[in-house]
Order: sequence, then C-alpha cells, then structure tokens
Amino acid sequence: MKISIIGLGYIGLPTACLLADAGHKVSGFDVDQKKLDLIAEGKTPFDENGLQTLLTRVLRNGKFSVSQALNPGDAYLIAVPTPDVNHRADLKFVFQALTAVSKVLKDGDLIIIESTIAPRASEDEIVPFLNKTKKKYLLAHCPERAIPGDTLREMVENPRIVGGLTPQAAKVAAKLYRSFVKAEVFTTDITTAESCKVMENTFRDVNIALANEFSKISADLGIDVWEAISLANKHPRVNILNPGPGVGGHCIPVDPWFFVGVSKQAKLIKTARDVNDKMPEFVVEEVVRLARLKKIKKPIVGILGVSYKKNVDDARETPATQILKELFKRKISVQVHDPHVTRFLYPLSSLDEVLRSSNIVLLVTDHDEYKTSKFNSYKNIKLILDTRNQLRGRKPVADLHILGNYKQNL
Ligand code: SAJ
Repeated sequence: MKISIIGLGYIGLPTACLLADAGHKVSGFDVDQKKLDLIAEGKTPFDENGLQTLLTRVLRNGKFSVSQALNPGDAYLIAVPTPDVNHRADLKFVFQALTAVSKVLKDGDLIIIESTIAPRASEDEIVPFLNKTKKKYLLAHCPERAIPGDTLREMVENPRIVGGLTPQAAKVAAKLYRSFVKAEVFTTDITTAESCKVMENTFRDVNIALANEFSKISADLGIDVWEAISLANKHPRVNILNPGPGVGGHCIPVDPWFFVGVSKQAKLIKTARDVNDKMPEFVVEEVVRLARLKKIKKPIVGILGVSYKKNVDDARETPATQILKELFKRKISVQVHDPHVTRFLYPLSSLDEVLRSSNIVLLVTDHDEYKTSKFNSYKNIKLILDTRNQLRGRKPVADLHILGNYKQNL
C-alpha cells in the first residue's frame, strides 16, 4: 500500500518505519521543517530503543521518505498531538491534517486516526468534516498503545483495537495493521475504539491515584506504604500500583479528562485526576516538614530527575514542573539534574554541581543512574527524600526518607 503518515512524533515516526519495514511505500509529512530535515538525514529527533537502526534501514532501502507536502496515497495515517484544552481534546491539529488530506483524497481511500480523541469525536466532528469532501472514504480509529521507551516492541507485540466507521473500514484498516503487528488485531465500531483508548489510560490513572492515596493515608497510620503494598499484592486478585510524586506524560494525566468532558457520570475519574494532580504539592509539603524537623533553616533543594518517568528524555506534563512551581512559591532555592532531558523550563546542572550545592536531595524520577550515585561524598547533604523508593537499602550519610514510609522516625 502507498501510505502517507501525518505527524512524525513519538508515535508517527516509529509507525511509519514499521510500515515501511513491512514492505509498504511510506511517505512522512510533518509541519516541523527541522524535524523533517533531521529525519531525512537519518537522525531520530528523540531517543527510542531500536528506532535509529530501523530508520536508517528503511531510508536506505527507499521504502520510507519524508516530504514537505502531503503526498497522495491509498491510506493516510494521522498521528498528531491532541492537547488538553479546558479538559477537552483539542482537534486543531487533526483538522489541519484532515484539511491537507481532503485536498488529495480519492474515492476508496483509507483515513486512520491514531491520535487520542474524545469518545464520539469521530462520529460528531470528524465525519461531518469529511462528508464535505463528497468522496467515498473509509475512516478508522486505531489508538496507539505503545509505551515510550519500549515503543517499537510494543507496537509489534501488543494486541490492537481497530474501530471502523463501517465494518469495511475496520476490515481494511485491520489488514494494514496485521502487516506489522504480530499480536491479535480486534475490530469494532469507531466510538467503542475511542472509549477503549481513553479508558485504558483512565484505568491506570485511577489505580495510581489509589496507590498515592494509600501513601498519604500511611502518614496517619505510621506504616510503610511500600511494605504494605507488596504484602497486599500477595493476594491473587490484588495489584496495587506504585505511589510516586504524581503522574506525567502526554496521555495519563490528560485522557481521563475526556470522559469528564463528555459525561457527568465520570465522578471517580475526576477525583482520581485531582488526587494525582495534588501529589507534587504533597511532595513539597513533605520537603518543608522534613526540613523543619531536621532544622535546615535555608533549604536548597537538588532535584534529581525531571522527565515524567525513568530512563526517558520526555518531560511532557512531568510532575517535576509542578514540584518546581510549589518550591518557588515557598521561595526555596533549587538545583536541577536529569541525565536524559536536554530542554527544560529551568536550567539543568551536572549531577556533581547539584549534589555539591544542595542540602536536601529530592529524587523525583528514578533514572537508573541514581541507583549508584555517591551521596556519601557530599557532606553538605542533610536529607534525601526519595519519592520512588529507589534508594531503599542505601545508607547515605544524610537522612534518607522514602515518601510513604512513615515507619521511620521522621
Ligand atoms: N506512574 C506511577 N505509578 C505507577 C506507574 C506509573 O506513578 O505505578 C507514573 C509514571 O511515573 C508516569 C505516569 O504514571 O509519570 C505515566 O507512566 P506510565 O508508564 O504508566 O504510562 P505512559 O504515559 O508512559 O504510557 C501510557 C501507557 N498506557 C497504559 O499503560 C494504559 C501506554 O501504553 C500508552 O500508549 C500511552 O500511555 C499513551 O500514549 O496513551
């Protein structure tokens, strides 16, 4: 098939490469000229396991190319951002992409939306727009399910859901996905597919909120939440997730709001969002409480890790941003380090600089590098607050406090 991919980001680029590797003729299009140039030179614009090798291969064998204008094809796959604006998925970029598609669309062409959209967005907004073209198009929604850091493997090995506006659209789109997905590809209607995607991320958000609430309750009980969770999870039907400093990334803190936007019934979902959104503030309150206990008069906080989760360079919606804002509100000095992130709202320093100049270390993201950091060499550090339970068992000279462990005398 001749496929045009619109949006060469974290999802569009790996998908384009996998389709090209499966033998399709793939053309990639993006509004970001710098990104296009970089990809054309064979360089991936972001870190992703195995992507560099795959990109080099499909560019060399001519199956994948990038283009400054949308190339006509048999199928169009849209993987552009759908940012949260007032708790609704903003379809601005999707409509920009659809406008470009509508100019080259032929009868029988397939249009796939991979971007996350609110339930009913296809039927209520996208279909009326496409109907204006007067073309006989096939429309499908095939929400992505790949986890950043392991995107390529998950894109091939995870089962997929393909929602078609018509059974024929679902059938044609599913055939395309089966050309590179090894797991099962399930077909359904388009609104069910939209709802599944949003619920998958909501499921995770609500479960993380439960773990975070347990962590806060532990303070009242004087228990260690990590020990309690690991013991509770010995029950065959219980799987409590990990508490932490909050929830980040471009999906989990965003998608659940799309249910809140379309249904008044989404009460638990909204509460879970609020619980997770409040975690950064709770972390900073803990920093202040512990600093007072340790009689640290002028706290200088060294933040370790600002990406939204470990071992990735992605800082979108990271809880670290809110943590910084809360620290600034309290006029607390801050130093920041991250081994993967290169661009952040606050200047980044080397690990040594951060450890040398702070009296409190706040571990926000559990990058592997921090497991072996030599905190003992820095006598200026009086307190370490580990929000991820990464440093358990380490005995640094400073007091080590693990967020959620209230068995300690701190
Ligand atoms: N987190 C916790 N505790 C946990 C697990 C995660 O606090 O027990 C935090 C992480 O630190 C991070 C956030 O939650 O800040 C989200 O991380 P994640 O690893 O749970 O998920 P994402 O955002 O990287 O990817 C998710 C995945 N969705 C699900 O697992 C249901 C992925 O499969 C989706 O493709 C992706 O969202 C997306 O694009 O929708």
